[in-house]
Amino acid sequence: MSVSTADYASSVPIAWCPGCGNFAILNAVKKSLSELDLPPDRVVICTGIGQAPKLPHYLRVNTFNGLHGREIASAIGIKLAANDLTVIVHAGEGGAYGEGGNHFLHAIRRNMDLTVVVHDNLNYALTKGQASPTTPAGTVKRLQPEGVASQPLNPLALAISQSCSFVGQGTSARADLLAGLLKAAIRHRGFSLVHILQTCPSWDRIHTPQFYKEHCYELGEDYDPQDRDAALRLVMTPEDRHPLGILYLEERPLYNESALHEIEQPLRGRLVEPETADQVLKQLAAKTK
Ligand SMILES: Cc1ncc(C[n+]2csc(CCOP(=O)(O)OP(=O)(O)O)c2C)c(N)n1
Repeated sequence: MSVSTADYASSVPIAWCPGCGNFAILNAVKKSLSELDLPPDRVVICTGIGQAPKLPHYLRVNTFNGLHGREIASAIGIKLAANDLTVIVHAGEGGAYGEGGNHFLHAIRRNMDLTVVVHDNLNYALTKGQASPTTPAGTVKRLQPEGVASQPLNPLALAISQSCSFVGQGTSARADLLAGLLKAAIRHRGFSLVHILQTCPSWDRIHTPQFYKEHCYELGEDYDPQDRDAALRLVMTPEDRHPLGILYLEERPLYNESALHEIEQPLRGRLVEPETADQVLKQLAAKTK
């Protein structure tokens, strides 16, 4: 089979602002899925609410577009029912780390075979640029005219410290590197976080494409992503220098294989006879007496 980016093409008009970093991410998503030879009917993209979550509207692909901050929860449900499909989440950093922060933490612990792509534009773009969990402290916003008082979250350090089995970073300003990173994350068996430093020309005039080109660097071949201390040092460095590539890798058992090892075929393919369900309920009732 040979899948091309045209197989993912949609005719829905794009509603992002001109120059938005999401365009580069959308192109990289199409490129990665076609280069992995994944046909659209084998892929599900789960999103919530926001500018980033509009991404699957512009693709011909299976989609579950649910609540803001609940994109990982819907992906977990879909993966449990259909573990033969490739399930990918796209979220803004607000949805992933703010409203959905609790889901993010516990999904790392479970290590299901999911890819979570976070478009981090350092603000809540859809609702007009309020501060988000990663907005640098002191940034002046319309709702924070004195500057943001809270410290920003460090999602990479958080993920690495919690043994997230794949942690990668890219930027929309280096579109040339994005598809390769997405492909590695999708191929990885386990929970993959791809954090993308995304430019937002409407609400952030500081973090321009030029800014990220100057402040990002590619990890060299001598970098060992299995060295957790080195990875943590890399992402805890206070300097405004952002490493690009695979930052951390850890082999861990999959949730599907440990907790649900008896499931050999996708749940959606299993026929449950009404009398079987009745027996299961009776057994459960007997156990809880
Ligand atoms: C639980 C909940 N909280 C807040 C909102 C309002 N809301 C919708 S989108 C959004 C901002 C989205 O920001 P982000 O997730 O970072 O994505 P972006 O638009 O920046 O891509 C907010 C605050 C909501 N719909 N639901």
